Amino acid sequence: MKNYKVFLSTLLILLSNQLFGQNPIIRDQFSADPTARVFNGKVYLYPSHDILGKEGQGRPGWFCMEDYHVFSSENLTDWTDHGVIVSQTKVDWVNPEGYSMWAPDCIERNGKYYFYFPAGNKDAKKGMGIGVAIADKPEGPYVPLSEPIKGATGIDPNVFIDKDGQAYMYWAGNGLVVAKLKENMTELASEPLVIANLPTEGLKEGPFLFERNGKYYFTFPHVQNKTERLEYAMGDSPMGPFKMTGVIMDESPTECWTNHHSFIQYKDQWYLFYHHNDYSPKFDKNRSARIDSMFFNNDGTIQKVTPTLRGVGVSCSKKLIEIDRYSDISKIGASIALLDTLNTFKGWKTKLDSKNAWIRYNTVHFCEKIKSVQVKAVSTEGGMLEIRLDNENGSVAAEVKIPKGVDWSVVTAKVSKIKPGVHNLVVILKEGNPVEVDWVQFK
Ligand code: FUB
Repeated sequence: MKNYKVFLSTLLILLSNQLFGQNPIIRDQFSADPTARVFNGKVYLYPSHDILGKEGQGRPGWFCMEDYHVFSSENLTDWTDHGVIVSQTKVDWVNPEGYSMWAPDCIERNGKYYFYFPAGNKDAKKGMGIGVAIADKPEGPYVPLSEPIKGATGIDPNVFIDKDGQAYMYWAGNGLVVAKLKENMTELASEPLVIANLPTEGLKEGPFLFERNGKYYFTFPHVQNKTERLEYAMGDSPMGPFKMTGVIMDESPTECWTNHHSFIQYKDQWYLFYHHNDYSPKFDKNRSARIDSMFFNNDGTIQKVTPTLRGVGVSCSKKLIEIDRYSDISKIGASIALLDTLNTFKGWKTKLDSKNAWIRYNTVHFCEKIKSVQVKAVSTEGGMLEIRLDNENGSVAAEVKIPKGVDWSVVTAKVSKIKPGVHNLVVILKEGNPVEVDWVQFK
């Protein structure tokens, strides 16, 4: 008994260091081009902010962005929105009606936070410039400089400070380019240099450079075929030369045209932040940030990341578990759909349409003394769900009878003994007619 208690408390300590998450991560607004940074032990997310442009706002059917928000999180699940940090109407050099505040970045130097952002110049002939806004804290308030960085025309700035203190800015201009930054972080210290040895055909943008074990990874979205996939090249110095090495993430199977990404190492795990048009399946210029774990091979190359809905970390059985963010699903009779196509931010539901159809949601932490389960569901003819642990043939934790009706209801059922610890959760349509499930929660 004593050993068991020691084991359980050790497990809980381990779990408290684990991270919880589901994709997409920002649930109440679009959040494209996610640049994540770790500042003071917290993760800060600096995405661009897609909106659905109204008449007169930018170019119809195109990207429409008027400002930037910053978000922070300590567990990669619960994100605090710190509000707008820079807006097109409050930067002297930016066209206040441009709606083109594209992918940004942020970096810390000597206690100051430098936020880099591209935007359309007031003087249209000058094209897209790259501006800087400076703050004393990662969440702002940020004060924008009145002029863009001289000599940097283009989009998607990314800034890296090497171990020797030299800062570099990468961006998409005339090709993917790099220049040194002065110590003040607001002026170029060298002429922009086009990064060599990259694919010559197909659009390249959104560069992101990071260093690991003395190797420099130059990563970028590239249209090799139809839409953007994430690729990388490796080198021994921040300015290259780089050697094309591989693909980090394949093209989106549902053809979101862009992908844009960043990487962090947080609590001993590497994460890839990227985007997808989850909340806007019919218009791929309204995108949302996602996270998945990433891993390296022994030779330092990056293992390909498969995008998931499940995202990262362990979920708590006592919180609402949105099984539609699944890890796997049966080939027949199971699917997901938006709860409300007019307000996609309400999220998704699982539809189980045929007997033995199932959906699996991996890595849920069950604590002691779970007595019951609640399922929010609807079934016009009534149906019986079975909840199994670990896999489709695992032990039955509960049977939940969903009554006949047209309205969603929360049904409670008894749970058989569940061994505390981490299990996968499988929801199966055991008998009866189709059932739709919103969420599952254990008590
Ligand atoms: O968000 C607008 C543009 O789409 C970004 O600047 C590119 O990287 C692409 O994601």
